[in-house]
Amino acid sequence: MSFDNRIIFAPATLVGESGITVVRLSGNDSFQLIKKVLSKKPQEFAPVHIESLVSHTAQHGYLFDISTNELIDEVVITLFRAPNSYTGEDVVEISSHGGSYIYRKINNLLSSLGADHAEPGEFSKRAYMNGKMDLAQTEAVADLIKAKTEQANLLAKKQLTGEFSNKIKSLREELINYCSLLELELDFSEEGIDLVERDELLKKINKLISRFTDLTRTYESGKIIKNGVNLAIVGKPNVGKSSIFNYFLNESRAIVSEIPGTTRDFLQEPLILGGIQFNVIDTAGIRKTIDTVEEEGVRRSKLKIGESDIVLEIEDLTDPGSIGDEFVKDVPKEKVIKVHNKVDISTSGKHAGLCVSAKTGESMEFLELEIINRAKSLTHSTKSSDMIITNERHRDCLLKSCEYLVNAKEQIQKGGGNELISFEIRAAMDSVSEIIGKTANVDILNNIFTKFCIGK
Ligand SMILES: Nc1nc2c(ncn2[C@@H]2O[C@H](COP(=O)(O)OP(=O)(O)O)[C@@H](O)[C@H]2O)c(=O)[nH]1
Ligand SMILES: [Mg+2]
Repeated sequence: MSFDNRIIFAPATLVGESGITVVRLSGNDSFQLIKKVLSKKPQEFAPVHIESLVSHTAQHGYLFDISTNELIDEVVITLFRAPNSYTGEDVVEISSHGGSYIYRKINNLLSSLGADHAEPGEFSKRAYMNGKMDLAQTEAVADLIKAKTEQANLLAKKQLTGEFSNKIKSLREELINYCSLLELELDFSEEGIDLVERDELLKKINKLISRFTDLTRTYESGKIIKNGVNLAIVGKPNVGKSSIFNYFLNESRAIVSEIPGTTRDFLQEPLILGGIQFNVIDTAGIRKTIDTVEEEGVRRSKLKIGESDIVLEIEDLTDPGSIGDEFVKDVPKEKVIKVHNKVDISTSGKHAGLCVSAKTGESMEFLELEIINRAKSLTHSTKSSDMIITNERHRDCLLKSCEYLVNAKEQIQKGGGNELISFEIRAAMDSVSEIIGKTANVDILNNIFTKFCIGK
């Protein structure tokens, strides 16, 4: 029995000029609905006996609007009978010709028959509610769709296939085990039977605390793998920041000019180098200014520099005044790569460090290598066998769990009773369970699913 009886629908593919558009319907009455519009013939409505169709098979037919006797499109439908479908409900996929007009007609037809437009992530929410996937697996669906690199794809797949959830479950079971023993011991308290050695428990809790802490730390790498390395290009006006930005993007994305203060806001573009995803940010040249628009650009640039994982500090070899940008001085040294630009017109002879020309491309490959190496070092701790946290929510659950474990540890150390220790361990267990959804409340669920795309 489904938790929601509405039939929902949404395009599962991008709508536009394309070979095929797939519209997906899910709901316990979705077969009844499709029966009203699927015809064997194009000239007149000749119903298809949907009940006799085998699940997971395709059926050719014509979509018909019987209220106007209008043929909408020649289609192929695929049926998935509950519970063997993505959502666990009866699902129909309509493959029509591509094109926004056809989709509009199908949309109107389905709406007129009482189906509702699916909200973002509603199919996945149903899959979760109907027990097809746990919450971490459901979140992985969104990550898999967004993944742009092999590493991001790999982490999403591990989460989707349940490898990640299984590890969380085994941590959870360990905690359940301690609680059960502590609570059982309470039942035997009059007999004075000790089922849990306090020193032993303390050791185990300490071990778990450090395991959880290590896991939360992997989020720094996980976040970068999932969202990309933020790479800011910084320096005084006119040193060639926008030229370097354009060089990497291989297009004239930013305006390049000899007039200082041309880039007044930051620009951000995705870029893949060496299989790693970057978000490259061209910042406004930072200088004191009375122009309020430029001032705002400078303020935003400073914020972006603060959020960056790698900062390219650009200097102009032909302009000694461009050296020593004060805005890089607050950036931790390990994040900064110093780049001397305009080597093609420099007359100052040999110069130590990375000397490049954004104009001619000279030595830009060395800069690229340096950037890739730095980015790799940011995720160096991630072997393919490692468990990595890529989701802020998961990290927060683990942090919360850790706090309860620290409380439990304190209770053990001061000789607290079994109820008190077990209370803290149970709370720690609930926080871990939230990752896979066993204890997630409605607000948490809504927050997760509204971030999904429509149709997933
Ligand atoms: N010769 C030479 N000129 C450059 C190079 N990089 C940038 N420029 C020129 O320097 C000026 C400022 O460049 P731009 O990229 O707008 O600098 P930004 O203000 O730091 O973004 C423009 O006239 C560019 O053509 C370079 O490597 N060699
Ligand atoms: Mg610029």
